[in-house]
Amino acid sequence: MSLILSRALQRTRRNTHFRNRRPPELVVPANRTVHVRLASADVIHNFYIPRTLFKGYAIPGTTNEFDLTFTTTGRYDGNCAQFCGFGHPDMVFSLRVVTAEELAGWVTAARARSTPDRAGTTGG
Ligand SMILES: [Cu+2]
Repeated sequence: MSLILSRALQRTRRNTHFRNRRPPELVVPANRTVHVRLASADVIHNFYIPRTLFKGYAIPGTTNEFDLTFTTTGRYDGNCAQFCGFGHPDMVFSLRVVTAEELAGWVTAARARSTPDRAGTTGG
Protein backbone atom coordinates (compact mmCIF):
# COMPACT_ATOMS: atom_id res chain seq x y z
CA MET A 1 0.00 0.00 0.00
CA SER A 2 1.46 3.36 -1.01
CA LEU A 3 0.36 6.47 0.85
CA ILE A 4 1.31 9.98 -0.12
CA LEU A 5 0.41 12.55 2.49
CA SER A 6 0.09 16.20 1.58
CA ARG A 7 -1.64 19.40 2.50
CA ALA A 8 -4.29 18.43 -0.04
CA LEU A 9 -5.87 16.48 2.81
CA GLN A 10 -6.09 19.74 4.75
CA ARG A 11 -7.73 21.53 1.85
CA THR A 12 -10.17 18.68 1.40
CA ARG A 13 -11.35 18.83 5.00
CA ARG A 14 -11.62 22.64 5.06
CA ASN A 15 -13.37 22.94 1.74
CA THR A 16 -17.06 23.70 2.33
CA HIS A 17 -18.08 21.06 -0.20
CA PHE A 18 -16.33 18.33 1.81
CA ARG A 19 -16.87 19.70 5.33
CA ASN A 20 -19.57 17.20 6.31
CA ARG A 21 -17.95 14.20 4.68
CA ARG A 22 -16.16 11.49 6.59
CA PRO A 23 -12.38 11.51 6.63
CA PRO A 24 -10.52 9.34 4.10
CA GLU A 25 -10.71 5.66 4.98
CA LEU A 26 -8.10 2.95 4.52
CA VAL A 27 -9.35 -0.63 4.59
CA VAL A 28 -6.88 -3.41 5.43
CA PRO A 29 -7.19 -7.12 6.22
CA ALA A 30 -6.80 -8.47 9.76
CA ASN A 31 -4.03 -10.95 10.52
CA ARG A 32 -2.16 -10.15 7.31
CA THR A 33 0.97 -8.05 7.07
CA VAL A 34 0.39 -4.84 5.15
CA HIS A 35 3.52 -3.30 3.69
CA VAL A 36 3.24 0.49 3.66
CA ARG A 37 5.30 2.90 1.55
CA LEU A 38 4.83 6.38 3.00
CA ALA A 39 5.87 9.63 1.32
CA SER A 40 5.00 13.30 1.41
CA ALA A 41 4.19 15.61 -1.47
CA ASP A 42 5.05 18.81 0.41
CA VAL A 43 6.23 19.05 4.05
CA ILE A 44 6.96 16.59 6.86
CA HIS A 45 3.85 14.80 8.13
CA ASN A 46 3.45 11.91 10.54
CA PHE A 47 1.09 8.97 9.99
CA TYR A 48 -0.17 8.24 13.52
CA ILE A 49 -2.64 5.60 14.68
CA PRO A 50 -3.18 6.36 18.41
CA ARG A 51 -4.85 3.03 19.22
CA THR A 52 -1.67 1.22 18.16
CA LEU A 53 0.79 3.95 19.25
CA PHE A 54 2.33 3.58 15.78
CA LYS A 55 3.91 6.62 14.13
CA GLY A 56 5.59 6.82 10.73
CA TYR A 57 7.16 9.92 9.25
CA ALA A 58 6.24 11.09 5.75
CA ILE A 59 9.25 13.07 4.53
CA PRO A 60 9.49 14.87 1.16
CA GLY A 61 12.00 13.27 -1.18
CA THR A 62 12.11 9.91 0.56
CA THR A 63 9.91 6.88 1.09
CA ASN A 64 9.52 5.41 4.55
CA GLU A 65 8.60 1.72 4.39
CA PHE A 66 7.19 -0.38 7.21
CA ASP A 67 4.96 -3.36 7.89
CA LEU A 68 1.75 -3.26 9.91
CA THR A 69 -0.21 -6.26 11.14
CA PHE A 70 -3.58 -5.77 12.82
CA THR A 71 -4.97 -8.68 14.80
CA THR A 72 -8.20 -6.99 15.90
CA THR A 73 -10.91 -5.94 13.47
CA GLY A 74 -12.56 -2.58 13.90
CA ARG A 75 -12.09 1.08 13.24
CA TYR A 76 -8.88 2.89 14.08
CA ASP A 77 -8.74 6.67 14.00
CA GLY A 78 -5.60 8.25 12.64
CA ASN A 79 -4.12 11.68 12.31
CA CYS A 80 -1.02 13.60 11.39
CA ALA A 81 1.22 13.83 14.46
CA GLN A 82 3.72 16.33 13.09
CA PHE A 83 2.74 19.99 13.07
CA CYS A 84 2.69 20.70 9.35
CA GLY A 85 0.99 24.03 9.01
CA PHE A 86 -2.28 25.86 9.42
CA GLY A 87 -4.50 22.91 8.45
CA HIS A 88 -2.69 20.34 10.58
CA PRO A 89 -5.73 19.63 12.84
CA ASP A 90 -7.73 18.70 9.73
CA MET A 91 -5.34 15.92 8.74
CA VAL A 92 -7.34 12.98 10.02
CA PHE A 93 -8.14 9.59 8.52
CA SER A 94 -9.84 6.38 9.45
CA LEU A 95 -8.39 2.90 9.14
CA ARG A 96 -10.82 -0.03 9.10
CA VAL A 97 -9.49 -3.53 9.78
CA VAL A 98 -11.74 -6.24 8.33
CA THR A 99 -11.67 -9.97 7.73
CA ALA A 100 -10.29 -11.24 4.40
CA GLU A 101 -13.85 -12.03 3.28
CA GLU A 102 -15.07 -8.53 4.16
CA LEU A 103 -12.11 -7.04 2.30
CA ALA A 104 -12.93 -9.06 -0.83
CA GLY A 105 -16.51 -7.76 -0.69
CA TRP A 106 -15.29 -4.21 -0.15
CA VAL A 107 -12.95 -4.45 -3.17
CA THR A 108 -15.75 -5.78 -5.35
CA ALA A 109 -18.09 -2.98 -4.27
CA ALA A 110 -15.39 -0.32 -4.74
CA ARG A 111 -14.64 -1.57 -8.26
CA ALA A 112 -18.35 -1.52 -9.10
CA ARG A 113 -18.60 2.08 -7.87
CA SER A 114 -15.61 3.20 -9.93
CA THR A 115 -16.60 1.41 -13.15
CA PRO A 116 -18.91 3.40 -15.43
CA ASP A 117 -22.28 1.76 -15.83
CA ARG A 118 -22.47 0.39 -19.36
CA ALA A 119 -26.01 -0.88 -18.97
CA GLY A 120 -28.26 0.57 -21.59
CA THR A 121 -25.40 1.66 -23.83
CA THR A 122 -26.23 1.08 -27.45
CA GLY A 123 -22.81 1.85 -28.80
CA GLY A 124 -23.82 4.62 -31.06
CU1 LIG B 1 0.27 17.71 10.42
